[in-house]
Amino acid sequence: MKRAIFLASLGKGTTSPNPMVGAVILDKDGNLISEGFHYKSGMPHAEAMAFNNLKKDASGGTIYVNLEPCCHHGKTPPCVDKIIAFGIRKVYISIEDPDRRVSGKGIQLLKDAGIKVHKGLCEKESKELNRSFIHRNITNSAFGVLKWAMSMDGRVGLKNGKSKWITSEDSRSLVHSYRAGFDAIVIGGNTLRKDNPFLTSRGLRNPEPLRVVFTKTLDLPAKSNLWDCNLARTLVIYDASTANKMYLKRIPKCVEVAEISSDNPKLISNLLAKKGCNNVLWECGPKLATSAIKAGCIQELMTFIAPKILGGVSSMNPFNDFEFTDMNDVLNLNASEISFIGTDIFVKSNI
Ligand code: AOF
Ligand code: ZN
Repeated sequence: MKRAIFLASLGKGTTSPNPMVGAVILDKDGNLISEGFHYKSGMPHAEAMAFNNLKKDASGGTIYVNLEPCCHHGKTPPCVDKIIAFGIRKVYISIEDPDRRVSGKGIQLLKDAGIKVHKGLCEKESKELNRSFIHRNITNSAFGVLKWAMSMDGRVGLKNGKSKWITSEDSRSLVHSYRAGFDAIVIGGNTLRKDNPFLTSRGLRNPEPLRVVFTKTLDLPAKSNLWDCNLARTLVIYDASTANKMYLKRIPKCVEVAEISSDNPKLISNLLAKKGCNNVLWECGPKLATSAIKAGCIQELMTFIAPKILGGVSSMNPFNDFEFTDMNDVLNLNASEISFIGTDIFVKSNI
């Protein structure tokens, strides 16, 4: 199963909206005779690829797969049918498929065909690997990670708005490689106006993550790095209750536009999930970051801390006011990783 999970991980960055799945087939004597993994939606599932690669007869054999085999006709035919047709006698599965078209039904069909099914091997690792896919299927919203860079005194910019650069080049290039693990990156209109970012992984992911800008006004600049559709796709999401649609004509035709009915970030997360984004990196400013947390759009935090002091009462904070009045109400985080990136400190935490 560990091998299946490793094979599955080769699909990182290409499988969305699908999960990462790997499969390993042993013959009736326990010899490894084939393996496969899912690379991209529309392409063969892991089990199908493993059966396509078979070098020996699999009848009486065993298959290890980190997700319950599918039983639906989607873009590809059901894997359960292949497992039965090839005469497999034992199926080891890590976890059930949270996709409602499958969940439990794949396992039942295998059992009905007289195949021995064992569930739960390497369950923790498999849940971790596909946590975004699982989250999207259960909640209909994208798994959200919020990233920000700040000084040792918790500032993200000077009072004149200058923020380039707080963290080191090492940290910034790490952010580019982290972006490669996300289906979409979200910022707000203010970050676009202030920083004019590229929001790409610098070619580390192909295609690049979808670049998303949320705006309440639609009053976005006529020139922007996000309007260069040769670099990556861009989606502008605007709040229809406050935006002036006159500004739509400033946005180039190659940029996709969508409206939501209010400024609730949950609507952004739901819309992106519907578009097939399993996970989303929020690289937004204080206002959107605060409301995204309040709306439950953020599951993990990535904080870069530079050994600098910016000072000042009115210099920028990563968050707006959460209106906490009691220390028992503040957000309590669980740090899962702390490391040095050059001279900066990196902290990953769950919320
Ligand atoms: C498997 N093995 O390798 C994968 C599975 O549109 P389709 O036909 O590709 O179906 C996508 C769904 O199939 C996806 O939501 C998930 O339930 C399952 N993915 N299942 O047996 C695989 N990638
Ligand atoms: Zn399948």
